[in-house]
Amino acid sequence: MKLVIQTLGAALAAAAILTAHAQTMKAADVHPPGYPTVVAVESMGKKLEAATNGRIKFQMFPGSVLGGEKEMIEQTQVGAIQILRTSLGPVGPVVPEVNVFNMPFVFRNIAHMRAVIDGPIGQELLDKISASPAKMIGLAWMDGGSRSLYTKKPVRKPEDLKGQKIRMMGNPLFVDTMNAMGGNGIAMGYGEVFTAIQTGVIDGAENNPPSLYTANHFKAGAKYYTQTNHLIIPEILVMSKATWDKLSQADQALVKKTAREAQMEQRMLWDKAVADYTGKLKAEGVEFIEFDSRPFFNATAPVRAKYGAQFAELMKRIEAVK
Ligand code: GTR
Repeated sequence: MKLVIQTLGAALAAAAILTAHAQTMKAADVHPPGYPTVVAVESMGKKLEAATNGRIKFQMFPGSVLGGEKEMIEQTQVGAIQILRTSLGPVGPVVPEVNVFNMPFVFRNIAHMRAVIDGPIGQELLDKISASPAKMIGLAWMDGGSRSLYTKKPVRKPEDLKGQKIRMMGNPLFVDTMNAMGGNGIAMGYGEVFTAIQTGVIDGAENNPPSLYTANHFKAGAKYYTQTNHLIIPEILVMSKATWDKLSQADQALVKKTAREAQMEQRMLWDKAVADYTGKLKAEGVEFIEFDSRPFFNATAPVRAKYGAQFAELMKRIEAVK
């Protein structure tokens, strides 16, 4: 009997310790359930829960329920969100070093971007985020494909973009990019784009096919998708530094490992999503317009010169990656 009580007592004490250290990690994304980034981060969460026997609990908040990316970055910085998947675009104003990946035509194509983020330069940028005063830890990269223009009036040649008001993500670099391309760049949150297109506040926006489809922007009237591929912006998974600092070294290693696995899982899901959503958009009557981007490449040279001056060495190394 005494032994039973002692054992029970020990079990209760152990449970108390576990509860004291149990931690719920809130993860957030602007994309809806089923989107590649959401699925990959959920599967990371399952692995974290399993590997820690539930000591780490994981909760996903998809579909912008915790706000737009700018707001979610702020919440991650103060520790209200533990894991955030965001585009690197709105991280630029907070960690200027990442803007090297945010520049127009900095990557030759998606394969080039992947080789860079998977290699030493990718790791260096994650480390720069972690070492910056932004209070976020760079965990892993995700694939955002390439961004092209979608508009209510078709853009078949560069001149067609003249004067069109195009929504860009919140980072002056992108507004400059669109202005250099001949359009009129307007910074706006993702969640406001649908109504802005519908009401004519803007004439279009730019994004990848999965976003164009799942955010329904084509239903607001943007039925022409012009293949400019002017921005190839990797996405990122970050953890709040407040959360990170409380983890044991073993848990930190586990988080990094599962995040890297999520990077690879998301990529497989991504390629399929691009193909699937391209088909769906075409079935909905969206016209895909072939486009020779060289004029836009040339027109954006001053943007690369302005923002890239501080990254001259790094840009040479990026270019050299095969
Ligand atoms: C998507 C990206 C989101 C968000 C959105 C936007 O492609 O996955 O993280 O940045 O674009 O344009 O705001």
